[in-house]
Amino acid sequence: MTKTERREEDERIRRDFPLLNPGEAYLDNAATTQKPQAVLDAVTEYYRKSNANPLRGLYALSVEATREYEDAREAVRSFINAKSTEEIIFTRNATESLNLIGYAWTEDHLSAGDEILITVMEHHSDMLPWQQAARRTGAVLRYLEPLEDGTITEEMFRKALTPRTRLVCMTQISNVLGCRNDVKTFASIAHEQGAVFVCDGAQSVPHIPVDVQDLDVDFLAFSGHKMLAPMGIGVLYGRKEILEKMQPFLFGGEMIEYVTREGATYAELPHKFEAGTVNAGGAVGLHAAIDYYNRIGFERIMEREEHLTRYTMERMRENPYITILGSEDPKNHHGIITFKVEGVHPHDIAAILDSLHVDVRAGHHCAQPLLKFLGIPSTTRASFCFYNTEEEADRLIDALNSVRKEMGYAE
Ligand code: C6P
Repeated sequence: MTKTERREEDERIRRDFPLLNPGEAYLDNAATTQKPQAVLDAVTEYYRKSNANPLRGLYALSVEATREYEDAREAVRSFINAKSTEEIIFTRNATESLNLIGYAWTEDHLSAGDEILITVMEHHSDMLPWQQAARRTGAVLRYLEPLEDGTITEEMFRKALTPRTRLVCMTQISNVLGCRNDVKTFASIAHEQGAVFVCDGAQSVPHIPVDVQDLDVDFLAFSGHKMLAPMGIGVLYGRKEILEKMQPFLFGGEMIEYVTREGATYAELPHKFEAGTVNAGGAVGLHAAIDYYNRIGFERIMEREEHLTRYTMERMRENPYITILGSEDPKNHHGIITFKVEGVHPHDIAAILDSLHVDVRAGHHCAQPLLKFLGIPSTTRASFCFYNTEEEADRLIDALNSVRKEMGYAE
């Protein structure tokens, strides 16, 4: 692609995002993305024209709200290629999706001495639910340590499994190192041992095509807000045979079939796991976000994000005081560049960048055990979305090149 073609594509895409403007480089997309007008319009239209409590009313408006909500479920099913909409549960976010498994699956499937295997690179949201589950059930929580660049080989994975491993939970893309785990291979090895495989897709679903049938994972968790949709809508994919046997997570309205004074029977999937009034507006926004992804296509999305990552890493490497964490290969960063600047605290880096209108994240990125393993208390992270541009990358680099001077170093 020529520079002019890339510029034209940048302009076409950026016109769709009202919050983005040339005055500010928003580079905290791993935390949350900005929203295209199509998503904002879809949510507004839903509340202007179709809002009622879905799944309850018999009147036309409630039927329309239900249709929109269920259409969104079908859009999610198709996006991740699940077999059935019964396997798509709407939650608030990836964290809630993981907690749902942490309660509802572990309850009946883990007992004292069983093992849960996770990696040290997990986000706290894919760590604390398993710490809690282990505490409740007496299961043992084991940690697989990657190589320093985040690599986990097949051999390392096989070694970490034991005959007592019942559950494996792993992120597909690390929110700190940006590296991608070979979830397909690991899920198949886990299955050979009879273990259930949970994939944290919070950082992968927005950036690469994820096909749950191809990966053959048992669960996949992700958040709408990291993929152009509103906050407050997330997804848990679960294999139907497993979901059917699980107890509900939350109890209350709409998740029941029949209630007596003594107890209740529960609704069919997926409603068994969606207690209370649902976030229909959020689901409609997620549907519009998925339509937007499908219009641009992952081929362009991945090319753009990889181009930006490569370009930024190459320019960063020209500064001898900057060290990038993770793989040397930009292809294995998926838009995430976490780095250190020698002699400058990450909070100072982020504050200086903020004064130059460059938005990055500083701190432990909700992955404290990973940073401890790497021997670094905190870092700075720039993370790209396909709507970012080379000019924004330049702005980041220019700002970074001024950081040490701002802190009083001679250069
Ligand atoms: N990571 C980040 O800046 P929620 O908060 O539920 O939408 O997503 C949780 C989550 C789970 N797994 C991974 C790999 C994640 O990266 C995140 C969220 C954000 O890195 C916010 S801490």
